[in-house]
Amino acid sequence: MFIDSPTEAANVEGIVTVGGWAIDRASTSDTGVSQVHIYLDGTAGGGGTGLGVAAYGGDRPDVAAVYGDRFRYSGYNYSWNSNTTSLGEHTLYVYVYSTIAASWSHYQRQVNVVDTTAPTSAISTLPETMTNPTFTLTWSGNDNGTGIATYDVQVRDGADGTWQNLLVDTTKTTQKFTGQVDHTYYFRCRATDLAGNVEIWPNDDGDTYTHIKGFQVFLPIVLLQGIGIK
Ligand SMILES: [Ca+2]
Ligand SMILES: [Ca+2]
Repeated sequence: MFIDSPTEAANVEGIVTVGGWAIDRASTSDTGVSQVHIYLDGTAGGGGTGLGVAAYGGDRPDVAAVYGDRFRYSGYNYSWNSNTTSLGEHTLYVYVYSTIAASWSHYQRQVNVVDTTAPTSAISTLPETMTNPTFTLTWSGNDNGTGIATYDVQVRDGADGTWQNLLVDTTKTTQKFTGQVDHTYYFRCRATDLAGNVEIWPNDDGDTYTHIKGFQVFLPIVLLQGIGIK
């Protein structure tokens, strides 16, 4: 029985393939193994969490070459979502059921769960023009790993303006904004995950922009026509 991946003390993140091969060499007809179960941070019945049942029967010509053809379909693999556990050291327990011995045996592998991937986020697209100078910004994001901790949100007044902080290290995902008529505002956000990875700001004009239109320009014409003056 062997665990190919992850390797001992490996740094892992996201979806981790727990894979290898398992045989009982005492078997004379097949692999001698029927099931492989994966546990986390403890033995079965000894505080471990059952993660699931590995797919068993994968083609391993390398195993057959060493131990014989009856052991060829002895590969196993299981996809473990390491995002569901805490960062740091964990121990995987791979349980193998031998049909020859009619019993389970297990093997351990220590891993270090890390999160090195920055989140992604963006501000929802605004209409190109607005007539109401007060409107609501909304944003959202995703993170592979620990999850989003906070957002930073910035605004820029005009294409040649400079980016200014609107919110820093906020957990909010919505904010009212009031601008001035005839101005164009650009907005952008970035997210930071719980492991401290920070998203890069988007380039150029940010995530979205809107122009606040002066509607009062047309008002006098309408009024003048309304009272019959040309
Ligand atoms: Ca992350
Ligand atoms: Ca972004």
